[in-house]
Amino acid sequence: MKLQNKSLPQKTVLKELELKLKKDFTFTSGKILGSMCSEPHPIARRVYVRYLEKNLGDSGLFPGVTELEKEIVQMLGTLLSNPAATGHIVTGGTEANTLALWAAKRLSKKKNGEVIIPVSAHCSFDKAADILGLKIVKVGLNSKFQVDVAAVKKRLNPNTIAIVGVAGTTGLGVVDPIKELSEIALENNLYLHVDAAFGGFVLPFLRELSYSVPDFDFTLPGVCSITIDPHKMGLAPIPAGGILFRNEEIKKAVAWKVPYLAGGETEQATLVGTRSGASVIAVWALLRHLGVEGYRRIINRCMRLTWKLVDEIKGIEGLEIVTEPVMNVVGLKSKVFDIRKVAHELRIKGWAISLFPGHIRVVVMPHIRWGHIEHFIKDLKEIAKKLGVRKEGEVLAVSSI
Ligand code: 0PR
Repeated sequence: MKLQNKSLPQKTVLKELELKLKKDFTFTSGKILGSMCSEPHPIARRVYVRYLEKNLGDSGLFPGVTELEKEIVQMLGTLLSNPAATGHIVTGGTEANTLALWAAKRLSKKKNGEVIIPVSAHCSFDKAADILGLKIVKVGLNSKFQVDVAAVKKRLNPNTIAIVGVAGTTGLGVVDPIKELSEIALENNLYLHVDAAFGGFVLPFLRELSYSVPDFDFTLPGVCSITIDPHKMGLAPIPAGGILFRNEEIKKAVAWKVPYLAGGETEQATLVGTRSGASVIAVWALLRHLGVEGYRRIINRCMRLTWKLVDEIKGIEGLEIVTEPVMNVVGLKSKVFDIRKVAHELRIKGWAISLFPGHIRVVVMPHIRWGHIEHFIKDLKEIAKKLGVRKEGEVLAVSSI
């Protein structure tokens, strides 16, 4: 499209937009079952549009928002067992993970730094390592789809600078044995980053709901930083990721002095300069409005639906779950059908699901209702029936997992 010469009336533009955006999926339709984002909470939506002009890139201009960000970091730090944690609300998990690896690199004196990550880690670590000139060493998983701790130990070498553990993996919502990783990190003087981009807003509330939750946060002395994203299970509008460092010293490793700003000299410990104050305000409003009680209620509802979904899947011939869910992420596989065909058929029926090598991922986000699950199961049964129908003697395709 070429930028036209003439100005257009706002009404015309809005109409045009409405037409163009009609193709997009909506969370309210209940058809988005494969996303880690959700419909932003109404209070977050309200304050976000009200404070659009706030810019935390020039914090001296907006001391009020700067204070709110500090309070958020304190609240999230408390949630993750360290009220003294320091950090920022950033653009998302990718920026948070990048900042963590950057801190690890700057704190280490090593030249050809290597970072050990599980194969289940999010691709943001590959991106970050590429930018930072670090080598990524990927290790396999155990039978519970957690990082294989013995394999991590085996891959340690003089160039290793950091280890990454995931608390809520992208594909299956699994929590790595962070306690063991913490011990390895302490013994070998390594930086340990925990990616709880998704799980950070789930695990503390599961614990509140009396689920058995392994230690994954700053309680473990080796943990140097944690990613926790409000724009995933926190119900915040995009962009809102979170990076928390154990202490100021670690954060300082990535802090840059910016002396010339309109609001006066400041330090930025984020990748981006100009950044959304509205995002921070929305997160603050959400945390204050929902509190532990509110999030616990939301997680409880998501988990109840997750268990119902799992029960229903177990009743469909040819389909099974990859592993018992730890959080509201369910992996679906088949020993009978090619799971890619199942995903294809689901997409034809309008379902937005995620397809991983060997499994379909369903994320039961807060926008999902029981009716949506029922509808999904009905479609899944139809698909299983359709794919299961075969002529005599024909061999069914076997999925790759
Ligand atoms: N860490 C973990 C564990 C993640 O799952 C993700 C993304 C990230 C880091 C990176 O976060 P940002 O995307 O905020 O940078 N997890 C989702 C995923 O890959 C991202 C997503 C969200 C994808 C919504 C699709 C979608 O509709 O599935």
